[in-house]
Amino acid sequence: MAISDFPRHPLTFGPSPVHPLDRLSRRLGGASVWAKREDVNSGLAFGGNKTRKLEYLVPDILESGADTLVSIGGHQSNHTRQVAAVAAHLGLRARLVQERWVDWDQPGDETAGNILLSRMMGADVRLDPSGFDIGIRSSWQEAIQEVEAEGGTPYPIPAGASEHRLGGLGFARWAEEVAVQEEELGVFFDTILVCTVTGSTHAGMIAGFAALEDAGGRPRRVIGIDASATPEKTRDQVERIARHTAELIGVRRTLRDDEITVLPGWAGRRYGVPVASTVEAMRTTAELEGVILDPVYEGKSMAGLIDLVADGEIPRDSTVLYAHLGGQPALNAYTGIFDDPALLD
Ligand code: 1AC
Repeated sequence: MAISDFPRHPLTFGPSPVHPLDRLSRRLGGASVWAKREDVNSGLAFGGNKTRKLEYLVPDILESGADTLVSIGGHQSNHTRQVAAVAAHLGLRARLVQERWVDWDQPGDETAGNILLSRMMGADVRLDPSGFDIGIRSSWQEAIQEVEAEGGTPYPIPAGASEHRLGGLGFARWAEEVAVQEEELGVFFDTILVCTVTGSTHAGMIAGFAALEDAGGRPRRVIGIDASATPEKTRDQVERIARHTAELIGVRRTLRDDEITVLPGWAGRRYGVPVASTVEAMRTTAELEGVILDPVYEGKSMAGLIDLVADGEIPRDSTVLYAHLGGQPALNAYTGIFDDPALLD
């Protein structure tokens, strides 16, 4: 099967915009850096990378006859906000388990940003004291059972839609979209850089670019910057989902190890807590480009990009595509980070 054989329910505006970050590229003194903007990909609650993944889950949701989407994330999960939006859009209910993934007692963590938007959209938000882990969570399994016990028909969506069998397809298609945009723009991105935590955004890209390479496309590097602070777990999950997605879309060979790159070094000690390089990368990108990043995902991956260019790991003649995944609503729970260094790890 190819990606086009899978049913897709459009939730996005169309191809997400790709544009150069000229002032940032000049500041870095090498590498031409562009961005592809999942933060403006949809009219549903500010969109984001999960909206693109959910396009492939919706046909299955509708066919299942479910009336309640049941999902999970941290208090400031972007994923659960996008699940709430899709539920509202489809006229379904959403039950969201919001665990205490981040040790972050700052104003707004439980009330502003993503969680506020989910509540506004009518989701049944349940806070849970459990800490961070990208695996399958018992709190989520219990929520599924509770919905059933209440007479509902749940449709389970794991964290980030990552461990869902269709969770990698959205970003496999993203790779195809990039290839079309390259033709239109007359550019070739030899390096793709993306933040990775639960893994299916990154894994889908790996599978999608592998399919393009097998069809005669030029090879390129897909670099995942870890923001989980548990990089071994993230790498295992990326590898598993990438292999599964590659098989789904008809890649006949085994993915090579060098196709699966998860780089540690910019997450700090804890998921969701910014470090000095995160805030510096956010400030630089905002000041030079007017592009807003968040402190949980994009600030960390941009810090990685800046360092990799500076130390020559990304060569100066490279053309880099930075995947902006759209985590900005969480900023509302992190307002102190620009003034108070004590908040940083
Ligand atoms: C961790 C999946 C994740 C989110 O937004 O909840 N990116």
